Amino acid sequence: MGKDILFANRKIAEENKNRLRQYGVKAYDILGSIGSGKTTLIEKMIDLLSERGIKAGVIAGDVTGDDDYKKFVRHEVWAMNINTEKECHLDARLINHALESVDLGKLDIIFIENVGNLVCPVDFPLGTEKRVVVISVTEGDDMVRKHPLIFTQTDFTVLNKIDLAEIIEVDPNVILRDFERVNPHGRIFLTDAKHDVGIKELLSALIDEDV
Ligand SMILES: Nc1nc2c(ncn2[C@@H]2O[C@H](COP(=O)(O)OP(=O)(O)O)[C@@H](O)[C@H]2O)c(=O)[nH]1
Ligand SMILES: [Mg+2]
Repeated sequence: MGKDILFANRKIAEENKNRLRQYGVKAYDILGSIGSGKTTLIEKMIDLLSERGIKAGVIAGDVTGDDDYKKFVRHEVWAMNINTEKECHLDARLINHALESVDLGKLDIIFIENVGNLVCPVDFPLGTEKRVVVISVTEGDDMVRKHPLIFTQTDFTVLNKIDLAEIIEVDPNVILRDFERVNPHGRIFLTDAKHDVGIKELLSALIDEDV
């Protein structure tokens, strides 16, 4: 990866962070594999925030299509779709443009769903307050061993779909042990996004406020 590209990205990410702070908006970059549950988790968190009168918006990043965007819009929040075409990650410039097209004064929180994979997005910070990586038990018990880097460069990890662990015979403890080895001081949340398990704990940690 060209050092210049990474440097330029970091510079714009810094601009994004400053702009968001200026408006008191907290943004969260949600990374993770395809199908791990990023969209579902964000949908649940938006609803919890709406109940508390906190205004959330979403930027949906996908290689192509607007499936996730359409789901977010149904929650009656500000949403924007970004298709990266050939790129396997969002970058700070794309977010910079997105932030120009929204009235930040009307938002408290922005979730950014990154393109689904555990490799590319990690090198491209977007200027968010925190980064969260989402994996699920249905991807097997070796996710952390196969992609250790991403678990050290994100603030929180989510192990989702714990409701399916027994059915597919994956022991979450194996994943927890690997995580502890890779990131001894990191925080990991066990969730079942489909049935609202663990979402409040995750959201409270993210926004640093009890939900
Ligand atoms: N059983 C179960 N299904 C889930 C859970 N979270 C998400 N799903 C389902 O998994 C599929 C992919 O989820 P989605 O949120 O679109 O994943 P994304 O690709 O990471 O955004 C959808 O059919 C969800 O309903 C969960 O915790 N448990
Ligand atoms: Mg999604």
